[in-house]
Amino acid sequence: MKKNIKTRSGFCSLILIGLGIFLGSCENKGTDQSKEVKQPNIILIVTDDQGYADLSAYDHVSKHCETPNMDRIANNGVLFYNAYVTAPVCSPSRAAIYTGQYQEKWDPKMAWASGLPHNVNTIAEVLQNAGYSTGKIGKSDFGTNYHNAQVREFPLQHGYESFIGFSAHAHDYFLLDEKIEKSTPDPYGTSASLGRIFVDSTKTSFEDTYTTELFTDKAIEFINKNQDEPFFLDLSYNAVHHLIHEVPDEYLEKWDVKKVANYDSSYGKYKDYYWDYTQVGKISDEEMRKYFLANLNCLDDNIGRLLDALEAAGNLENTLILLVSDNGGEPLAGANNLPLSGSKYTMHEGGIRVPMILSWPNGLPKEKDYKHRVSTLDIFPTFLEAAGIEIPQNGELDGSSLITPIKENKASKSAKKPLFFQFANQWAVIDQNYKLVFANDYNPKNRPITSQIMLGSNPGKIALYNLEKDPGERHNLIEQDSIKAKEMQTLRQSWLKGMEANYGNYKKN
Ligand SMILES: [Ca+2]
Repeated sequence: MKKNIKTRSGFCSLILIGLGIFLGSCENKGTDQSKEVKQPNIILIVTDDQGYADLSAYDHVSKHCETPNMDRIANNGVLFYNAYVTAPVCSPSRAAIYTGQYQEKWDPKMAWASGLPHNVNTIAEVLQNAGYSTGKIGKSDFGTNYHNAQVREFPLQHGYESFIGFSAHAHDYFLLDEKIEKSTPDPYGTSASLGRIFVDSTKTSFEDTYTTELFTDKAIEFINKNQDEPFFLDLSYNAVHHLIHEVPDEYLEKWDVKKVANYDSSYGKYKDYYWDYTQVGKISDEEMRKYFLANLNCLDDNIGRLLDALEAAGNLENTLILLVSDNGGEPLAGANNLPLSGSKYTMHEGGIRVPMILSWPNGLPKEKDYKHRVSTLDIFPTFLEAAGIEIPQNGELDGSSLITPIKENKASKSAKKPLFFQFANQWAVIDQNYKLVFANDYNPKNRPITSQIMLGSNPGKIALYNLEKDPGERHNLIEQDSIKAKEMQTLRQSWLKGMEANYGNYKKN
């Protein structure tokens, strides 16, 4: 942790062992057992495209970045230095977060749009079955079947009792009303959208609002409404994704950048507006960084409001909060992954190693730096253990709980096994300190080089790195350690066969 605070030695351990609730088999709300033991509330905060260096609790924090409220979570719990997502873009990464399984099991293309099969449990379903009140706020993006409330990918169809948000890969931060939706030739753009968002299954207008603030208001309402029973709140902000320049005026003033007019139909197609402001061009590199910091500042202030509301309700101590970015930062949007190389869309460390923090004062130590490798596949079993739900041992889940490893400062079961990645033609295997990788820089010919990025050193080549000594992936060891590289290739082939063996098992829409 950046601030040199001594780790407290003692902490409360929660008596939550052996509730014996089985996955999918417990339909009761408020069992006798739940009266005896207070299950923790669980809040999962997913941020969008936040870079590895865009969290000020880290000692490698990027210049000018201050996230004091996210740091409150870290100081109240655990800061992860080696947290990986399973893919360098939103939708496949999220599929793994919510199912605890490699999304490649049901996605033969292993690329942009994993979808969500009917016969794979989500964390919301399992917690709901165990008596939790469940709510989803913000972005729902499984890469398929957008804007449709009847499909498996829609939150009400996979374990959430309430939903306020959008089902698409991106949404305008300001424009959430029917009028703009009707006056736009392409309200769904290139799956980025504007106009009404869903309140449960009903498309609803909101005016004079901003998604980060609206989603936080709704999250606070949810917390206050569910004071008396354990809840699972999934708060998936669209910040800090493109369109990064869309920030409330007070933050623009603070960061000394000018207001860009909101989209209106005189601009033409929304997808053109979206694309124009997604690339450095209309906005300079230096200004884009300021917009990013303003956008992140607003997100952080809103997370502060959420923490204050939890504290005021007396719920902070018994709430597990996990915040994670769904993929690495996008330097074209002003994010910063340094000292890692690469970015979102790439299999370099900057695409897949992300900020992650976790607090649970009643169950975990505070002010803890955890440097063993973790994966977002571990989130599902960690939530189960915290909630006293038995973790299935049938091999279905691909991660393992982090509760005991954090307390004992040891590697988890899953960190002892290799971790695999496949995204289109890019892939990686991480085994102990080694990473074998085939990565490309995203669209390198057209991509402006921004000051926030360090490009990969061996794009388009298979490379072997020692991540402990060389997290920036500059020194390719494949010639000098070809035996290790071959071993890792064999591991990868075996994993790919294992994924392919599953393809017939999943029921899609
Ligand atoms: Ca993302």
